[in-house]
Amino acid sequence: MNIAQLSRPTLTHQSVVFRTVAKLAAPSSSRIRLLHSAGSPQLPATPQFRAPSYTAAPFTTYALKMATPAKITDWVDRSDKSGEFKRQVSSFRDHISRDAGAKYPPEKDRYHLFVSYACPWAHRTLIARQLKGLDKFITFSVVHWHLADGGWRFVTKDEKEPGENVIPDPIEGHEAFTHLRQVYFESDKDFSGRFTVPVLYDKKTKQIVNNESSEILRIFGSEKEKNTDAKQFDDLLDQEHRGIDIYPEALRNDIEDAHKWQYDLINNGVYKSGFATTAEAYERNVTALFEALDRAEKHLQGQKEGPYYFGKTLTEVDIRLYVTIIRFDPVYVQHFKCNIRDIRSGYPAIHRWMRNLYWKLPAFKDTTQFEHIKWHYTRSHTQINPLSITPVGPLPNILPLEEEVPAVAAALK
Ligand SMILES: N[C@@H](CCC(=O)N[C@@H](CS)C(=O)NCC(=O)O)C(=O)O
Repeated sequence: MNIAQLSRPTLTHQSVVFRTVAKLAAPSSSRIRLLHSAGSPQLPATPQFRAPSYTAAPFTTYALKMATPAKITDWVDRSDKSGEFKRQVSSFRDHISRDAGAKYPPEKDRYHLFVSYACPWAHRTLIARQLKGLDKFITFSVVHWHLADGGWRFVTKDEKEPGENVIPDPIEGHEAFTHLRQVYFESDKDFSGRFTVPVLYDKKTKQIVNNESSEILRIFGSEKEKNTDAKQFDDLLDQEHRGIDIYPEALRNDIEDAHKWQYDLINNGVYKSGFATTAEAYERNVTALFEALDRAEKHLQGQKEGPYYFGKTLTEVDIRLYVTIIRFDPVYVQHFKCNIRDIRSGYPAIHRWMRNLYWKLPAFKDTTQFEHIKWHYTRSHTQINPLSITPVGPLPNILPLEEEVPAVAAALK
């Protein structure tokens, strides 16, 4: 890949915008570092709170010519009077298949996942990968938590960020890659969408296989091959992991029903609330979000057979709902103004269900990285939080399984 291939048609005045943004960002980040190194008394001495390292991305002007909007934070089209956030449709939709002649057959050490720990959609795929035991042969790497103009970037080899596998692009031939968008252009030199995570990537053909999390979840989790009972990776998995089916036949209708309203009202509902640029759009979406949470709470209160959304059986619904709920109190309540209630004091059944997944199943806890989550939202979305000050609370990010906030504990007595 050469520089010419990286260049995109300039649609707007992006380089100008970026230079302004870069100037503004630098002093604020150095102020942050200063504050922490001086041991500011405003910061609680708690192991849960860490100062982020914050380095400006090594941009050159050509790298800024891209087909995304003038500002990375323009998720709502400025000319759209409705103020509604509309999510783009994912572009790469291939599958890994055991069908004869398939372009992407299941193979050990062939596929790689590019993710962000901050992103709930990417988080889905990390959980499924670990749950299914695919961690033994699908590699992954994590981008820097800060999303700036130019899109997701890789850490440099000298940067040290918290969390496993937060590394420069590890793919052979990608040594010069600084940003995820270079992976997109490698697959499609004319790509004109947003450079989103997750990305399921084929190291052999150097192509993106799929960048739609719901489909990657299916590929990893359980999608059946045509005309056979086997699932994509079955041959490669040990007995224990082969038996895990997060999309079981008997529950498919219930799973699809839950996905329909939960995707729109909860998973995407927090974004539609937080990114809204009119009060009307915000109020409409936040009200619908909390009605949907009430519905999930009622459903979970009725589950007596087991700790999962559908009782005894862990399914895709647990994964897809968890990634939003685990971010709810630490970020969405204040940052996206989703504050009619919080989870820990307003939704006892959802709270218990979430904590059970986190504390009992390593695939959930190991893949939940609160520092990336909090820093990403509060420091990347400068249209919402222009000073990029990250709220300290709530502390802790998640309560132990048997502990409640004082008011709830008192009410339960
Ligand atoms: N439909 C995609 C959505 C993924 C998505 O929106 N990811 C966000 C992070 S949470 C992203 O990478 N955004 C970068 C950008 O929009 O520039 C999926 O579910 O896989």
